Amino acid sequence: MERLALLSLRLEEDVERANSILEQANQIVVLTGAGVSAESGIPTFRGRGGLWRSRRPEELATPEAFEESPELVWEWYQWRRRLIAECSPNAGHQALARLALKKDGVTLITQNVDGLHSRAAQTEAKALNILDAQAAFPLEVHGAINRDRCSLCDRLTDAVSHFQLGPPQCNDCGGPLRPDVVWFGESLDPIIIGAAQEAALRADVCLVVGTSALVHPAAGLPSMTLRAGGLLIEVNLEATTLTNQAAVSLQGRSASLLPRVIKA
Ligand code: BJW
Ligand code: ZN
Repeated sequence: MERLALLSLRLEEDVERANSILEQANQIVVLTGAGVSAESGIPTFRGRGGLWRSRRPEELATPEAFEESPELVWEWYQWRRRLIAECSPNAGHQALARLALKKDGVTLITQNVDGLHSRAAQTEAKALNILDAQAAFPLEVHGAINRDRCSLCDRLTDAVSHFQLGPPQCNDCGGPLRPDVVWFGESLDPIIIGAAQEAALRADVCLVVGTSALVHPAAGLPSMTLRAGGLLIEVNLEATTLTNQAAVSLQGRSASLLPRVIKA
């Protein structure tokens, strides 16, 4: 009992420290991963429930898997699209959106393709009577699940929701459409990852939320802030390779911790 009380006091102190570091910072970069959406009901990639029909994401999120079995890969993405459509942003997305809307110099970067940060940006801007939600739209370094892209001509379209005769095709060139996301072995959009790297380099603080920090180049962003003399704050259920380098490491669920770390 005494140990529990001590742990919760320690967490409270860490939350206060994180809060004061963020308050004093001029430039903040926030990097989020699948964990930030876990409490919205979207499974993470590498944790429990991260498998889909006993396949690892590394087997499905590749151009080779798509070439070999477009039906299978599309089935996975259609399943995820349906799941995401039923989910809503949680208190963690909302707290981050408020931070970006109310404080200057905040850059949100997400590895997630679920669009929940943007949805939170819109609802929070409305609630705060802010006309332009732009400041809280994240740099989506791994793309967006709700867009399709032609594998041949790169034409972008809104997601196709119904398939009739096999995987969808491009209206312009007939090439196979795919979700507009970044798979293993593919390059990230140089403008988007470039903007993320610039923000990480100029940040006083990098707040890293709900990512295993294993997938590069996004996983390298916190180290860029550290090497440039900034601080790291981590929010995660578990310890990661970044935990030892963090000025404050908060172990717990982001939907309950972020609203406390980011006070009004
Ligand atoms: C909670 C929580 C709660 C749970 N609250 N927390 C340098 C070194 C080594 C390898 C490479 C390198 N550079 C490039 C590579 C190769 C590769 C790579 O990084 N491989 C590693 C796995 C070793 N990278 C690439 O191929 C990238 N391309 C590239 O670099 O191009 C140039 C190049 C090509 C070839 C060779 C070299 C260079 C592209 C990477 C694309 C990743 N794509 C995916 C799929 C996107 C589409 C889709 O969603 O379907 O992106 S993979 C998947 O992993 C997805 C995620 O965005 C990404 C990161 O996962 P994330 O978010 O960290 O999730 P999890 O599940 O891993 O972790 C969740 C965390 O949350 C856990 O820590 C939990 O504890 C926590 N959590 N609940 C708080 N409630
Ligand atoms: Zn095309």
